[in-house]
Amino acid sequence: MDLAIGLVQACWLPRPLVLSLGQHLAKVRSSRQRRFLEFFRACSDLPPVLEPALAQLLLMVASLVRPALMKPPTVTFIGAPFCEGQNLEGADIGPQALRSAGLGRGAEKLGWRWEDKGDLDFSAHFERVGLGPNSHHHHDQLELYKEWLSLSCDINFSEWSAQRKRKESKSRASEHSEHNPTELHHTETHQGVVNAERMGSGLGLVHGEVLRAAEAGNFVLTAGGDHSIASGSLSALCEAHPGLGVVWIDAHADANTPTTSPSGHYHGMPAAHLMGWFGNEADAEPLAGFDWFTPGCLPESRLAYIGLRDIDPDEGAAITRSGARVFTMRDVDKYGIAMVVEMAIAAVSGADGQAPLHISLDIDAVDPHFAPGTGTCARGGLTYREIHYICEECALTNRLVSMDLVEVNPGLDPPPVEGAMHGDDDALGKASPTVRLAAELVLSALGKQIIGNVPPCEYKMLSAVEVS
Ligand SMILES: [Mn+2]
Repeated sequence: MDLAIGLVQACWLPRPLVLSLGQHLAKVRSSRQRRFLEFFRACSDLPPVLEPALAQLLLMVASLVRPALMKPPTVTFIGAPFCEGQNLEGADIGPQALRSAGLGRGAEKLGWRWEDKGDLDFSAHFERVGLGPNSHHHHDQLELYKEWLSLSCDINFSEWSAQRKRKESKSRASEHSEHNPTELHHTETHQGVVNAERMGSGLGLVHGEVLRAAEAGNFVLTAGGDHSIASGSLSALCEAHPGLGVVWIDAHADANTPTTSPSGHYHGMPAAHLMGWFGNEADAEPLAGFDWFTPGCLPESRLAYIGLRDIDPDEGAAITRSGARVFTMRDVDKYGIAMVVEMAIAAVSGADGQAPLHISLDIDAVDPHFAPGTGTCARGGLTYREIHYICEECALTNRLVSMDLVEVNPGLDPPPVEGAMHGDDDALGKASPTVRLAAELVLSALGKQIIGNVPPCEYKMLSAVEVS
């Protein structure tokens, strides 16, 4: 919207003239210019009055004026170092690991403006709302991680930081030497969900931040943390982009309810919560801490899974009964990745096939051979190229508006391998293998292709066309 109106105002062009420019652009094939044209059509229904030659002149004016009018399309990067949905620490380093790997530089190289919102401060938030601080010191861990990365150690970050803490506590003769730093300690379970109140409150913070970025028309990239953050991000994105379709790439369906979950860990439940499967029992109360959340904000028909292979029995029955599309690893075997992606995207693109899209990428969807740095490895996953292909295809739709990247646990990742390979993106720097893959996958989703990248697009423009 801003672009067309801004253009008209800046050039003092009457609407018919602008329309004619649009008519001329109809001959242009690129998807970016096609959207430009759709926009002009949406602005007015007046007939064209100008010759194509003049329209060409206006196009030149527009190309000169445009850079002064608009900031480039923006990726808002939101670090959500939230690990309370399960019982391992380490995934909270995920967002910082992506930064250190050079993800921002990679996105800028593709033509995006990179807006890093930093890591959400859950510890301060919990103190503010009276839920007590985190037992885990996120900022200390970030500093340690940067040090580990600079040292070229031959052990992973989790072992290294544990050794380091043991040394420190010995020298202080502290009692903490027996504490196992990789286990988080939980104290309370409400309504079948471990730490329900903290989960709800923390995810509400994610919701607010994602909603602001999406409403500004930016591509929203939310990095976890564990997959529980999907409740915060997707509830916001469904609000900002009505009809949003979700491609959920995961080894697990994350579709347990508090009743069916074997562990009570919320990171195995967000899909069920989003689709409105919680509390269907007559006597169920709303989940503590989730008063901001609208259960069922993601209709089943707008969710397609790819890569499933480790599913609890009740959960399997529930997703099979549901309106969600399910492509397990067996479907990838049977149809091949190309057909699976095509079917998945079509399934969540709505009747007109033009719905905005979101990728919810749990790195454990990828085979542990390529992505060992995650808390719940499952054998028989997607290959390096299969996962890239899914992200590339989503980018090629020009409808991808957001992405969650979760469960990257740099603590469990083997140390970085020295030396680049041919074809490596020179924007990316030193990183452990899973972190590196995760950064590459974001770049694929942002339009990086083997030949000829997909240019960034403005999502305010897309939604304005859809509304009209
Ligand atoms: Mn997951």
